[in-house]
Amino acid sequence: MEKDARIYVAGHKGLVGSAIVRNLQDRGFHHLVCRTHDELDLTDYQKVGEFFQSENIDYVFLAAAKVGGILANSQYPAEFIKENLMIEINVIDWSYKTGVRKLLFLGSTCIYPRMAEQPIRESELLNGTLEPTNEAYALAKITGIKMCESYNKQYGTNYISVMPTNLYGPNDNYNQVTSHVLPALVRKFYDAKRSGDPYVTVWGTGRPKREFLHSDDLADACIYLMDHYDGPDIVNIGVGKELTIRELAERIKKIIGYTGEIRFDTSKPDGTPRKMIDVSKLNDLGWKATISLDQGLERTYREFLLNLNEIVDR
Ligand code: GFB
Repeated sequence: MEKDARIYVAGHKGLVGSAIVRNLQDRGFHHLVCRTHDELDLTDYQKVGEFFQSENIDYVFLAAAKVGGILANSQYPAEFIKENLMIEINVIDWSYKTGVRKLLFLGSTCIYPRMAEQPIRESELLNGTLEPTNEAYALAKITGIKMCESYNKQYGTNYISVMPTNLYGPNDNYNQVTSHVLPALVRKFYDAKRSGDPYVTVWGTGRPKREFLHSDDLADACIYLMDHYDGPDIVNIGVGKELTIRELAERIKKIIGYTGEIRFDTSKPDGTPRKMIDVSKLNDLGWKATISLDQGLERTYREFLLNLNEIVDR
């Protein structure tokens, strides 16, 4: 990407989009085009068209999505499938119609089959049944991948798709019901420490394993791939290391300095047992994650404390 290229980051207020904007600004890109949700409703085909027609966009990072943790995904599958499909159709189609030079689509590792062979390689896509707790979201994301692939085949566009593992970082959602596990636990342990609660409740059995990537690492990988990758296949983005939810809870508990007990609420879903991805393709392309989970957790807790007043329930 040229430094004066017009780059649209869809979803620039979110966890992923805001990290991409920070990284682009640090690298000296100065024609970033962004719209808040109030300024542009990405589910409105006409409005998205007017935006693309008037802005002459060169590159698109499609980071806008309706996202949430395991409970939000299970409770609102209709909203997850509808909003994500609409955003993808509108942004991808208008990118094509207005001659965008390259688009990067953000998928998710939940697109892989529930029982995929571990570590999960990109070739596992559509090889088996999906995890039921996030099937609707996963199907929308798979459709996004297939849209990019189809537009490339039929129209000769250059749209690439990346599959990030579970993410965390600035501008995360700390709502107790809709958030992902990492921010949820930061808030739970912090609240319990402040109010002197004797125990913290962690959902599920604590046995599922997850891999966590800091959003600054993800942003760096996305920009790297925008500049260095034009292939037809999807690319996993992660660290290639996993830990159990119990281990994650223990680490967060320690960082926050909470001394009470951890209890597990097995009435809540575990979700997929494991989803560690194979990142050898990304490494072979020349990129590796640099933020360790311990560093990332320390940073996240510092930022959480600094922004306590602005942490709003989304
Ligand atoms: O991060 P999470 O909500 O989503 O949950 P997934 C991960 C694991 O942490 C599950 C457990 O086994 C949860 O039961 N967990 C323990 C908790 N305590 C908590 C808590 O307080 N809050 C939450 N949220 N979980 C999501 C998908 O799956 O992963 C999305 O639903 C998306 O579609 C995302 O793909 C990356 O890792 O299970």
